[in-house]
Amino acid sequence: MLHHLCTRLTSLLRKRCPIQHWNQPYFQIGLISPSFFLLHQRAQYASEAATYARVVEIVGMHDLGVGITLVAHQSIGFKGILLFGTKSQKEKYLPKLATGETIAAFCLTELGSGSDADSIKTTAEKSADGKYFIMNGSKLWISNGGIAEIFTVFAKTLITDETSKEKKATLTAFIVEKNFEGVTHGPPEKKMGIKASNTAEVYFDNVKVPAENVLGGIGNGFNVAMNILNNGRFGMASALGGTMRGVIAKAVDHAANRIQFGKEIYNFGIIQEKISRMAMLQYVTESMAYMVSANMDMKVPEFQIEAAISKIFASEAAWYVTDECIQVMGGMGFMKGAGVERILRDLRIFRIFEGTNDILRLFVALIGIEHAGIHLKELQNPLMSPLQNTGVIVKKLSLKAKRKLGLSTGVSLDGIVHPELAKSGALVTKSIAHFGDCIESLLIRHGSNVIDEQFLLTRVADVAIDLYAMSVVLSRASRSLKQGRATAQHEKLLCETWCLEAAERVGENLAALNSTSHKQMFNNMKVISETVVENNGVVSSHPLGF
Ligand code: MYA
Repeated sequence: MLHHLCTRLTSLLRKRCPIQHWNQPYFQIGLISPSFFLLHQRAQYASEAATYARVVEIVGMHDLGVGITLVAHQSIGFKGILLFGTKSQKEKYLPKLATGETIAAFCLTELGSGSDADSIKTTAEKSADGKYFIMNGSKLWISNGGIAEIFTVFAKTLITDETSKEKKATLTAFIVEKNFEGVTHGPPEKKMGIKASNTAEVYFDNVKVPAENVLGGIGNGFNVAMNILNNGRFGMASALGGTMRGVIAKAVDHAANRIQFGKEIYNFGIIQEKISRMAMLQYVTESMAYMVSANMDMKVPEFQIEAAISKIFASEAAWYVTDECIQVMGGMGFMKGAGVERILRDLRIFRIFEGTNDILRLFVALIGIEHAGIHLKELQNPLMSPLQNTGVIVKKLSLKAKRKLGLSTGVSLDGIVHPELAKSGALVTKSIAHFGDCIESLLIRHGSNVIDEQFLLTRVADVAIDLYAMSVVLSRASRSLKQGRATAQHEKLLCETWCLEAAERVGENLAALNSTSHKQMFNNMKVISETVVENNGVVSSHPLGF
């Protein structure tokens, strides 16, 4: 997947940032382009995404429930009209949506359709005169569902296959107004957190949706939905970067003032490890948010893997940081008055909505592997007729041999990362090369069946996340050092420490892909889980016999 990232970033940066490294052979499978590291040096691009990121960062620092109202409206509610709307749809709907005079909502999820977005049951049947679609169905847990006037709704429509002439049901997006007859909603849901935001069911009962309200073309709904979600996910990283800033300030205030055993508790190593880890997670999250928004502002055509990584990382980092804040504050953190328990409750949903972290991990791993697979396939052809392709094969084999021997493969971050971070840069290139080799053998071992190897795929995703995290902090810390910023030496420490830990995790996760003990563990877990499910709960008998 990083190979895929490199391809897009390299071609874009070639156009935008002339430097002396363009002619290097940047990537084999999974090797990252040094050019990637220039992203934190950009300044001259339009900054719609970065501006949005700043706004939600500030909101995220104060109240995530309020943030969801804003974001469900702007980031997913009417984003489809911005991305796919026709001129007349934009003219009709956007002015009032932009001022907040009308509120929008995004209606995809249904009772039977969560992660499996394509399995929705809501239907939209074309009327005999072709002027309308009759919509029937209901949507669940819709943010702003009870307050929105404009809905982006996904429904199944029948289309005729060009070749087979058979009719098949595909997803189509529609703009639906609340005042269309037959649109109703349920009461506000009672939730664990984000209570300031409205969440409700929305019902469509024989709703006549004008044909001109089809959004993005009939049968193109899956693509519309994925694009909206891809475009929105980076916002979570910036919002939660803000949340973590606020939470860390609370933890630090407590640690600096609370005296136990004769000292302020920040003097104890156990608290220092917590605070430093919280600071690193916030730094990485913020760096990801602004790297992804920079990609978007630079009109990099594909940023979905990075956006998904930033969503996964941010939601897990914010949970960890807030939980640790409560731990640092002890009993006080558990009290409502401290204001942290609400943040923890608000945060729980972030690992679930906008694509669960589990499904997004599979997405990150599979999209990346798909590109690695294409690369391998390119190699397969020369292998079929080796005599005609000795050059390609020798090059490939010698790169692999070099990697095995720990020698440089020509990919270097020298001159890209700041010299003071050269060791961290070397850790990243080494980890990426190792990753490339492991993905290659994974593909050779499993072929296309790799898509069913979820125990392995989540580890592949974790490695990709760590590699991306290392890359973004190296980029940002290098830039700070180059600019001689006041915080540069602190950022260097964050970056160095992060890269040391992340490189170790990468090694462990890659080892798990090919280890016999892990294979046995995964097989055992499969059986344990099946047995527990068959038994409707834990299987072992209670020590007291009941
Ligand atoms: S909204 C509801 C959220 N729901 C989801 O996110 C649904 C999750 N499911 C999916 O994303 C898909 O179904 C998956 C696809 C990924 C599982 N970009 O065979 P496939 C292509 C581009 O794998 P499936 C909410 O929560 C793929 O390459 N393309 O499909 C509200 C393939 O193409 P091709 C993609 O098995 C939150 C084709 O599609 C993508 O169905 C409200 C089919 O793929 C993609 N992503 O699995 C709150 N995925 O055929 C807002 C797939 O060419 C929160 N494809 O190979 C905001 C927070 C901010 C906070 C602010 C506070 C201040």
